Amino acid sequence: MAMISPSRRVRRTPFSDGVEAAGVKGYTVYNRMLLPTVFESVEADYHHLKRAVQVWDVACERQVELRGPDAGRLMQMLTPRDLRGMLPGQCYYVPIVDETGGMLNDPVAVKLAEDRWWISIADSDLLLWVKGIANGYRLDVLVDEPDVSPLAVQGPKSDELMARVFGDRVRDVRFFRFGMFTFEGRDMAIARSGYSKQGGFEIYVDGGDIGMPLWNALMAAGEDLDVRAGCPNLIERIESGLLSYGNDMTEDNTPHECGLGKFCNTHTAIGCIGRDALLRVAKEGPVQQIRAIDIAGDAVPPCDRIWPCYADGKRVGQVTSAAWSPDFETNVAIGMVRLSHWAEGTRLEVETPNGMRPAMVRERFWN
Ligand code: THG
Repeated sequence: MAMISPSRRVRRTPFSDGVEAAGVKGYTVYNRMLLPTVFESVEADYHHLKRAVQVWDVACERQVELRGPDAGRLMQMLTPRDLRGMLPGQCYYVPIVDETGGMLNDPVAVKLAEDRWWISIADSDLLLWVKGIANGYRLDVLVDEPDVSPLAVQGPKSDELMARVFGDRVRDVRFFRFGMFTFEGRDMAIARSGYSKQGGFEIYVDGGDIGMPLWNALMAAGEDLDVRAGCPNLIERIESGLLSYGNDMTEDNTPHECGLGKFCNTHTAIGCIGRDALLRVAKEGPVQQIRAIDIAGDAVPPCDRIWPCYADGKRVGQVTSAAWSPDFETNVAIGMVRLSHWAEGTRLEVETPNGMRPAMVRERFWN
């Protein structure tokens, strides 16, 4: 594919200089910001991620900051996940829904204090929705996008690398919790989280000016660990069942269709704007749901449009993400499948650009 023409509309990140020096070969645009997609090759990056440690420029996971007495109330209006038990220092994966129960985003909510939250967003203009709600309900809260850029450290050697830069205390951070750490006199929240299942951390870099110093420090500290620049890896994230907003789900899907029912407490999430709509749909249950699917044959091309799925010649779903998995020696995919055909082991046919392929619904690829 041709290059992305640089312009002010496509924002660089505090780490872009490092990403370019590392020889980035592909970019996508996410929240109007550059997101690297490949360094050596998607397959080489995948093997390295599973073996060593990578530093990822995920600054495009922008923060929507809520600050003020109504911050907690506003946060609960946005999601059907019950936030009453959430403490400062915790992160929650939260579906965000509109008044119809449709998915607007699937961010990580970071509770900094009772009156201060970050919503670490996927690729949709959530800031506009949140500002609209805050103003429409006349809430006592400030909503903006701060100069905070996540830098992820992912892979089996993440703990070792992070301990060298931030001290051994970072090893004690639990999954989906964060602690405050210092780098060159600057405070930053560090969570054990990230868009892979290889383990790792996300550093919420507060202030773009400290971005390259931190990037360089991580690269220098991890030389003997074979640390490299990396990025969310298409193959690994499909194997791990990590969903991609705009690909695997849109505003036309409910959280239940997306398999995110376990992150919904619709009965007790009082104040959630989509609550009534979700209570109605949750009663019947979804009639289609996201599934792991494997697609037979050799490597499929990039999935940049819906691939229809059939059974007995009838349309029963669609594939929305797919890639050849070297470790599973098949094409791994994520798709939305109708209730009649979503059971594990169900045989399907997928219409790929290279023709019809036999496929099968899987329980999951991971675990
Ligand atoms: N980290 C942060 N912000 C993000 C992402 C991230 N914003 C954009 C995007 N990724 C949002 N989407 C996801 C999708 C999956 C997960 C996190 C954000 C995730 N899911 C785990 C799972 O499904 O197994 C864990 C969920 C849980 O147990 O709570 O991590 O990656 N900061």
